[in-house]
Amino acid sequence: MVTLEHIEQSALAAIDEAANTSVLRDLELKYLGKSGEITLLMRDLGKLSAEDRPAFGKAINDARARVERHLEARRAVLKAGEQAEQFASEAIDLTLPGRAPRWGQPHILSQTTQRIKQTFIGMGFEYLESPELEEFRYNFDALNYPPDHPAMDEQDTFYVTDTLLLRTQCTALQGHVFETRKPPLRCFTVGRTFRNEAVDRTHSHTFHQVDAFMIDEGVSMAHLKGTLGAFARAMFGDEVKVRFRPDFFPFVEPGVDYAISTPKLFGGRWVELGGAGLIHPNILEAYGIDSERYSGWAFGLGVERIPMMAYGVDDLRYFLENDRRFLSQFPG
Ligand code: FA5
Repeated sequence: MVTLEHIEQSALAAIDEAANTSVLRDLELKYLGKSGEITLLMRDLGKLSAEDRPAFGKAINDARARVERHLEARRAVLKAGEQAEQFASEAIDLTLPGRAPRWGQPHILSQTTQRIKQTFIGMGFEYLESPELEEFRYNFDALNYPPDHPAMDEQDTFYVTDTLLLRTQCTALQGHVFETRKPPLRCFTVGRTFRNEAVDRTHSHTFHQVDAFMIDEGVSMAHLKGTLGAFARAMFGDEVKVRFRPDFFPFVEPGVDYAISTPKLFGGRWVELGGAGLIHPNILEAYGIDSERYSGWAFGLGVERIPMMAYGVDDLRYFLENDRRFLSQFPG
């Protein structure tokens, strides 16, 4: 009995002193395992007399139960401490500022295109697409160019084959429509255009144009000026003024250049946006449209010019460089 008590006392004391759960596991084996000190005492039972056996057997079982309970209690305490330590070492600092996600945004030219579309659709115009890889005949022949016009020169136009080229103007839309549709017509397109040109602050080999036209009975320069005025006010605000000056394009008669001025921009200086005019009667007749009955206007202008003027961008190369420092100034 003394031995049992002694073993139990030393087991309880060792459990109290155990520094961690792995020491506890060793102690469990040492006292309660298959060859543990308390387990081995059971073997001595055989040596005892039949009367003493039950009492000693019970004493061993009781001692074993106490040691087990003590082990469990100590294990619970040590485990809580070890977990707390582990959590502390793996802790995430929730007070650190997060990394803000970068939201994409439409390119400033896409934003401008969107506004142009909304404006013309709002005035009852139909949006149409026209190919960037264009046939010579739509880009030039259909637009009343004389056979020797300098614009057709390879120095100005990117040719892909003798008959295919990268369109140099969105006015090429006209022939596609006139072949298949009859007046009254109110159509527009916005898209990329290409010219074999030296790149500088206001010219690029690749740029964008919006082109629109309207054909109906009694259409005059007044309709043209009214429409371009409404368009300019939608883009630049109510103070904007529109100026027409005579200009020449083979596909209009009379032809004008179209400039705008507003006190907010460039000190009210006139800035040219594009060309316009009444569609040449030769073109109407070539497509079987009676030029005595119908007349129409057309205009085309550079899309880049709009944000350049509206935001004071002095070099259109910024639009193509995809530098986030530039583009993020136009969050849309
Ligand atoms: C034309 O392209 C005619 N198709 C416009 C037109 C349509 C006139 C319908 C009459 C009737 P122009 O070559 O001037 O015209 O170009 C029109 C506008 O496109 C210019 O005013 C300018 O804003 C822009 N543009 C022309 N070339 C470039 C270029 N290389 N880089 C950037 N913008 C350009």
